[in-house]
Amino acid sequence: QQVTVLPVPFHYGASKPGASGGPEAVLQAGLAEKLRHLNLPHSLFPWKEPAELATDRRSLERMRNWGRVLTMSEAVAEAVQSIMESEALPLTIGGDHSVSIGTIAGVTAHVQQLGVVWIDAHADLNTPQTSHTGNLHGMALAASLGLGDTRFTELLGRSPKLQPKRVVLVGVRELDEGEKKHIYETGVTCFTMHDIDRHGMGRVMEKAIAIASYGSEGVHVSFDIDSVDPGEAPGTGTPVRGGLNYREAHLAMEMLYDCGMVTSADIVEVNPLLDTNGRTARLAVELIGSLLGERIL
Ligand code: DIR
Ligand code: MN
Ligand code: MN
Ligand code: MN
Repeated sequence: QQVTVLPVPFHYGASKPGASGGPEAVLQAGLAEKLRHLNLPHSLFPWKEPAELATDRRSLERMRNWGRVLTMSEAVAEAVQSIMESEALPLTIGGDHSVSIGTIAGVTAHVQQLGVVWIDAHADLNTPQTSHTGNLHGMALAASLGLGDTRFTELLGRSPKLQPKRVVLVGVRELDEGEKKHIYETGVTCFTMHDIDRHGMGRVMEKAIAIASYGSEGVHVSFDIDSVDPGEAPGTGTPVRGGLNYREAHLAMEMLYDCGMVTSADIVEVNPLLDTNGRTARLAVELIGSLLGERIL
């Protein structure tokens, strides 16, 4: 399986700067060496910073930096679409989680019935109406489900990109009221930290994979590094205590590899400005290894 790494140095979907340094930090932490070690043919997609924005794309309070996010999303969608065309696996390195609006648009241009496993402390199910922050990284999954501003839901045309019955959240522990409503109304599956504590990560991931892959043509993995406990992954913009431990995170990735359905993946929200000695970036590289087939024995 050919892997094409798409670096997206972007932070305008979040409150804090720094996530734009994510791709550089993850590459520095040894991503290429990891792919070589796994004998995976790989290449780096040349990310071109999109040209300057039209002045009529001024920030809106309920959708901060929407013009910049939209321009980035269009470029990411096109890049991912062309990587899919080449029959490689697009591995997108964020950047904040708003990059996934584009990756899912690009993947679903090829894979109509796409399952998604969204591993995150948050649900990213806000719309401009429900968001308290106006940050688009908190609206990425909603947009892919057809909720929110049409400029984002209709990226590359068809909306919604995803069907709720194929979408599973894992690791959730912080939800806004509007997001809870969107979980109930859409019927997406949400495995919170409570479920992981109670049933164990193995059982939760078995169920998550069964749901995301049932009748699907492929599974997209969107991994927000803030799903991992801040003790293990301090370098991220919106840490929430009580997260996945080191082995739970790896087990999730190992089981996703084993299911044999993964078409594409995003690793997002690594923020080197908040990191301690590159710990979080190294964790991201290790987790990518597990997702792409690395094994202890
Ligand atoms: C919050 C935080 N729910 C928001 N979301 C984050 O801004 O919508 N997602 N940090 O990863
Ligand atoms: Mn997220
Ligand atoms: Mn998050
Ligand atoms: Mn909030």
